[in-house]
Amino acid sequence: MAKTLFITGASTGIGAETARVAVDHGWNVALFARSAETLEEVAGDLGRAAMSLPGDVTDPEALVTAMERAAGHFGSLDAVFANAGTGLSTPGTEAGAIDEWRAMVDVNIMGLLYTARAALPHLRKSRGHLVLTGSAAGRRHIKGSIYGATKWFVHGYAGNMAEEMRDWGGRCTVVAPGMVDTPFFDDGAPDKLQPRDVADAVLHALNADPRNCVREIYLMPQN
Ligand code: NJP
Repeated sequence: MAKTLFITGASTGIGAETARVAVDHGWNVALFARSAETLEEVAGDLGRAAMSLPGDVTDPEALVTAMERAAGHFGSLDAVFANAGTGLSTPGTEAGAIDEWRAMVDVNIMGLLYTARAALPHLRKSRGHLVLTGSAAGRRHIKGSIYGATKWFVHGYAGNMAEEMRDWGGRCTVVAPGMVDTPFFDDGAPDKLQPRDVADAVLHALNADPRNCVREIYLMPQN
């Protein structure tokens, strides 16, 4: 039976591309993001291997319901990719609106925790895999104090989760890309990763021999 991967932030960028690559590798995919129409288009292109489940990662119950629907539809949930994330229009601590900081923390930190919380009962059953989108900004210091700090959180969490999940045969991976060519952010740099590069990294971790856990992938463009 094909395995099933649940992806948050699946309407565009890294999430949508990971869905395409996962289907190429024989996975079923359940796609979660707020933009229902775009999500439906991504799923529609992937046929019966995909289902779209519109929702917001800041709503813990929406994640529980969506994962139950995905597991019911495909038979199991074998991996969850907590990838939804957002940035700030004005980086740094001195500038910017507090409401925008709060919204970003809600998505990048609380949304990731809600995703993991909803995922764990399914992953325990399947001895499955939790993959998190971190960032190069969670591995080194950048001039983006608050966004970068949310990604340091993801990296700290991932390491601890890898230890916790190991007790019952589960795996946890954090993927840390540098700049990626998606709608997320344009710094004008010519040397960017493509979403496909990150998607390939996710599938590398998922397809690794179950005796091993790829705990972290730190991926930078090479130019
Ligand atoms: O960007 P984008 P990426 N509830 O904007 C979704 C990290 N990263 O693929 O809800 C549910 O194409 C949003 O969908 P929608 C970054 O921090 C990036 O580059 O429909 N979903 C969309 O599908 C993030 O964690 C770079 O608006 C929500 C997706 O999130 C991840 O990569 C570098 C949501 C964002 O897709 C994917 O970003 C790096 C919510 N409340 C790390 N809010 C980079 N691009 O340079 C947003 O190191 N989404």
